[in-house]
Amino acid sequence: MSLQEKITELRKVTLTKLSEIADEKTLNDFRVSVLGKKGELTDILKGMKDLANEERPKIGALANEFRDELSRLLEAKKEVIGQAVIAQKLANETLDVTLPGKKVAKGNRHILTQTTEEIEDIFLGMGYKIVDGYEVETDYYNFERMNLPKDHPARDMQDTFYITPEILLRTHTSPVQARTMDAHDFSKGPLKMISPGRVYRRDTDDATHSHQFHQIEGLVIDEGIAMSDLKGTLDTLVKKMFGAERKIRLRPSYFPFTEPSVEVDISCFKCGGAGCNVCKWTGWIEVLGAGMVHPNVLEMSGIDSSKYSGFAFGLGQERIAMLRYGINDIRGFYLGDARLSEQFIG
Ligand code: 2NM
Repeated sequence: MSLQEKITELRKVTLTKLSEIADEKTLNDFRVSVLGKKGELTDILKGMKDLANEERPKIGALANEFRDELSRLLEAKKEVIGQAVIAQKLANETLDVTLPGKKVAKGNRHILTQTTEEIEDIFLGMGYKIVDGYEVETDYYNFERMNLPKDHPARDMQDTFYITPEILLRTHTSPVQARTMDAHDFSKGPLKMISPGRVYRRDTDDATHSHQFHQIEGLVIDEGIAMSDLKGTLDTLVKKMFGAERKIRLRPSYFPFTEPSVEVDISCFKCGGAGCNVCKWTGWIEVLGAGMVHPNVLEMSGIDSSKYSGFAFGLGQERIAMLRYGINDIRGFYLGDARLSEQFIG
């Protein structure tokens, strides 16, 4: 076969092969295999040395023509493959930004936590500090310091879980107040605090009682604190929690740690006072206990009761939440059933 025939044959084969190539790497390998230093065309042109002088320019021109043609076709093919790659990428990576997003399951605070934090916010707004304490307390701080000496009949109402005769589960958060009073430096200003937390009483659980529940107690001590300060504070609390139209009503009561002591009612938030099932047709709902801190309680913390006075109050988050949301069984709070929290998103 003459060189001319070999080149013509190579051209034919090459163009056929080229039409079948569909990716860049194969295309590149193919170019090297034909036009490279060790490629087929180079190989054929090695035969030039055996040609007659007048033949050489003809074959050279033919080879150049083929090289130019193939180079152009390779470039064109490279462009086609590049476009195809981009088209494929666009097709694969198309993103519909109008599709709805995936829903992420969100956690939710327990309704008692929400109630507690809502009340905390109200008191933080009035300049109170929030103080935490022990759930396992001493008889001394839980009872003695609250003016409830051993054998005091009022201990019965709160009889509790004893760990030893002197160590027990707290029946109220009052020991937190006592410990804070002990530590407070009154030369630096008044004491304004609340103590939220879990408390324990020896009780038989039913729809409205639980042997463990949650309480927030509040305490303000300064010179010249009077019953009017207590009324104004609780009025503010009640209006923020139950609505600006609510009124409060104080009834005389008894607590060993306050004198005088009161029960605090709010005007019914369902019927506005006309009478309904929520207020048991009285127009009023009991929500708090309160009073002026007993001088004995102040003195036991080393506070001069002739100079300082204070008010204190206590409320139960369970009761507040049950009233506000119409929850009729206290035991539901403690079951850990997510369906409870799903009803109170916040
Ligand atoms: C209540 C009702 C009335 C109270 C008293 C004190 C302290 F420590 F100052 F003596 N803390 N909390 C108190 C007063 C609690 O709960 C129904």
